[in-house]
Amino acid sequence: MTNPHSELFRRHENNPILTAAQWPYPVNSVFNPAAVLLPDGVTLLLCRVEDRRGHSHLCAARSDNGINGWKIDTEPTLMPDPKQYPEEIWGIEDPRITFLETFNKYAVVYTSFTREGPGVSLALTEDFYNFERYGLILQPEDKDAVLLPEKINGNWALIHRPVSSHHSGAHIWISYSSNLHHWGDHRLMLKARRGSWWDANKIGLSPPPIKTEKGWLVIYHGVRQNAAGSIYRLGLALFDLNRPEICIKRSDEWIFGPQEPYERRGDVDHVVFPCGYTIAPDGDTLNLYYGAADTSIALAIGSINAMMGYLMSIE
Ligand code: BMA
Repeated sequence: MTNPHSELFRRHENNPILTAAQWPYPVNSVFNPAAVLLPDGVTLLLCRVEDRRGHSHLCAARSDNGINGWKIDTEPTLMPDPKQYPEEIWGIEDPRITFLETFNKYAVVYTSFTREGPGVSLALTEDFYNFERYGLILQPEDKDAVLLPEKINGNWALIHRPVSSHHSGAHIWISYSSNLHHWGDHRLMLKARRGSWWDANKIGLSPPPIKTEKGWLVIYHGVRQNAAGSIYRLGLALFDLNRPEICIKRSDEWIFGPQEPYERRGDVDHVVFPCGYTIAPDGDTLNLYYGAADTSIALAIGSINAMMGYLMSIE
């Protein structure tokens, strides 16, 4: 039997590349990491770590090759601070990192688990040791947010996923700001499909958009609910460089989904959830870091050109 689908990603043979067993302090699970290639060539993963209360914090792991030899911070790197930031009462989750040249700092956008549900928080850092918190920048319920690396028509742009109380689905939105604090000019960017689609009802941005000559290449997750629960898979879409709310192309089929045992079974079965990638010096090879079944961290390798070729071949 051959699988007639062409695969855009190859799983690394060492998968899962990071698990709770490797952590220098007791934790339940490690998953959904943001990723960044530091100027010295080190891969830094800012991992979501869940403790045995069920609350998450963020912890940095560094590796020279992005595959093994991880040096994991011996204490949590960014802990929830509910005294100063009450929205962080039930933890902080699912970070995405964008380097902002204007500030010469990394922006970490993460989910704060508030009493009212998930909200969007922002912190800036130069070194992943000290963080300058901006607090809650979008109120609950909202999550799966990331900053674009540059201003669009003079304003910062934030992609995010609010939840509608009207049961019309959870869609991807984009909002703009002149100062990173106050957000407006909200636009619907990509809608969840309906019915039997793999991305029916609920979608969200996964890692930060990839800037290409033809537009912003977005890897997004779609959630299919069925009698057994939910399946989290990934699809592709391309957006206009100067007006990112305009979708140019969208894949019909998912391009990556739970398949291996470590993706199929865990604290939450059938989940692949990337929050970051690094791009190799060739400018094309994409190392996608993802949470597998809300339990461990895995790596899949793809090519930006191949993803673009696949999207552009869609009518
Ligand atoms: C989403 C997020 C992710 C998680 C996924 C599957 O809503 O909370 O952090 O990986 O659900 O549980």
